[in-house]
Parts: sequence; structure tokens; C-alpha cells
Amino acid sequence: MTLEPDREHALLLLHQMLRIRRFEEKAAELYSLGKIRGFLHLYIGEEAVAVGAMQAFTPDDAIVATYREHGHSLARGTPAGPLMAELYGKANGCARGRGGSMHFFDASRRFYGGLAIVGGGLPVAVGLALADKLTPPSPPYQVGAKGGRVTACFFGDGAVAEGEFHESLNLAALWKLPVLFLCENNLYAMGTALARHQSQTDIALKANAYALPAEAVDGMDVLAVEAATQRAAESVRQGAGPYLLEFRTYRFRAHSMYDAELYRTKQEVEQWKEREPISTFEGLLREWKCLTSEDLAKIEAAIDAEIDEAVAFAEAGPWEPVEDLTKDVYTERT
Ligand SMILES: Cc1ncc(C[n+]2csc(CCOP(=O)(O)OP(=O)(O)O)c2C)c(N)n1
Ligand SMILES: [Mg+2]
Repeated sequence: MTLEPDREHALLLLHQMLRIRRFEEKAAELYSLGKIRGFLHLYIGEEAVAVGAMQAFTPDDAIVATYREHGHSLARGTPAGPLMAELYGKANGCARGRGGSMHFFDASRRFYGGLAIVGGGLPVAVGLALADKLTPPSPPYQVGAKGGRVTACFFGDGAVAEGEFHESLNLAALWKLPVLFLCENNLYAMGTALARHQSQTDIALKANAYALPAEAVDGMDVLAVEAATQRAAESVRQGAGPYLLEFRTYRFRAHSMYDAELYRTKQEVEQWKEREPISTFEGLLREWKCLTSEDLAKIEAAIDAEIDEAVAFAEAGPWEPVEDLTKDVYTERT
């Protein structure tokens, strides 16, 4: 992808990717200090996907993500403070500290998770899109007309092994629902390579089998991701039915905080690092004379301040009181 974006927009993309990177580096550090516990799936290496794709959505669209969703929440606009507080398990977290890393949520931005179940987001997204189709919101948002709502559903390559993937694509196509499926193919589901669990590794072809248009996109190139998502989202918005994009990307860290990484070679990781999305984009912007060292220093300083503030917000947050333990827990009393 060589199209030059306008300078301001390019700097915004770079800022967003760097902000996700720094947020997660800080989260990893805080994890080692025992401030954050439980699962923590880092998105490091995949930032171009969330940032590029998110440019195509309006505040009225809906977003569904996976448990590797820190980047998506930040790119969607949820402030870093409530997200960091959620990682801490504090009551000022975006899910009141009850969800943690895998369950970020922000109804005000139509961000519907953060879902821990592999493939679990696909039927949720189909349901949201079905609701939009059955009860179109008041103008100017009308399904089938320009400006219709889109539900964007991010999921991993591991999810294509789930029945929910097949059922969701089938129903979405059959009912022509306004949903955009965004597969983040980082080649592995935990320690299992795609080719070890799928007879057909071309995910776009699987979508074609359910009569969905689909394309594979370089997920390390933020501009390619943005352009493809804009095109696909526009098609969905116009009422043409669902669409699938497969982003070819790579995670640089372990599946969760630690794993022995016996399933891939160091050379493979190093090869992908040569296409590291943030420094590659930075290099392009310098080549295009869109970025100076001063610009970069300003961006880094703004991010440092934002992350410091987010950590302070999380540190100062209260724990949920013990008496609230059964609040919002629905069960029959016996
Ligand atoms: C239904 C279900 N089965 C198994 C798991 C355990 N599990 C957690 S993450 C994961 C791998 C998913 O890989 P992928 O969808 O490619 O996402 P990635 O972690 O690569 O982003 C598995 C099997 C789960 N959370 N849900
Ligand atoms: Mg994967």
C-alpha cells in the first residue's frame, strides 16, 4: 500500500497505534508487579488491524471483539483510565472491575466486549445486526440506505474451527444482515497453527462458501487495513449484506502473559518483526516527509502523560465492597 494519507490523519493513526503499544507495555509491567492478575492477552504486533479498521466506523456502529481487545477499546475511544482500572479489577473500571482484561465493555460507545469464549462474539454480532435490521433506528440511520448502521465483529483464526463461525456466516448471509466480519489471522490459536486444525486455511474461501464477499488483507499495513475496511463497511452500510475481511497479522508476545512458545521458531518471529507495523509506518511517514522527530516526541509525551494518568486512576480506584458480592448475580434462591 503506497497511497499517501493526509498528514494529520497519518499522525492520528501513528498516535493510536503507539498508544495501544505503550498501554500494553505498561500493563505487562504492572502484571509483573502483581498489580494486574489473571489472564492478560497482549495485542502487541497487531495494532494496525484495530486502528486501521476502526477508522471505518461511526459512533452509531457496533463493535464486538475478543479477549485480546485492549487495542480495539482504545481505538474505539474508551479512555485509558477505566480500561486500566478494569485490568486492576477496580470498581472504577469499564466493567466495574468484574470482567478484567477479557471483558472490556462500553455501552456508551456501542462496544459490546471483550468476550472470553472463542467464536462467542460472532452470534452476538449477528444478533446486533439482526436487531438493527428489524428495528432500524430513526433517520438518518436506515438499514439499506446510505448511513445504515454496521456491526463490526473481530475474531481470531481459531474461531473458524467453531460451529458458531459457520452458523453466524450462514444466517448473516441468508438474512442479508449489516455485519462486517473481521478475522485477525495471526496464524495461531494458542499453540496450534491454523494448518494443523483446518483442511482449508484460506479463510476468505470459507466465507465464499456461505455466499459472502471476502478478501485477505495485509494486517501489518495500517493503510491497507483502513482502505479495505472502508470499502467493505460501505458495502455493508449500503445494504448489500455481510462481508468478511481476513487480516494477515502476527502477535509478537506469548498467547497470554507467558507460554514457552514451543509451537513457533525464533526465526519466524524475527521475520514477522521485520514488518513490525508501527516502525514500518513511521518509516513510510518519514519518507513522505509527513513526520519529524519533533512530531514523534510530542506524540510520545502525550501518550506517556495519558498512561501515567490512567495508572493513577486505577491506583486510586476503590475495590467493590464485599456486600456487593451477589449484586447483579441472577440465580434462584434455594
Ligand atoms: C470455546 C472456547 N474454546 C477454547 C477456549 C480456550 N482458548 C482461549 S484462547 C484460544 C485460542 C484462540 O485463538 P484465536 O481465535 O486465533 O485468537 P488469538 O488468541 O490468536 O487472538 C483458545 C482455544 C476458549 N476460550 N473458548
Ligand atoms: Mg489466532
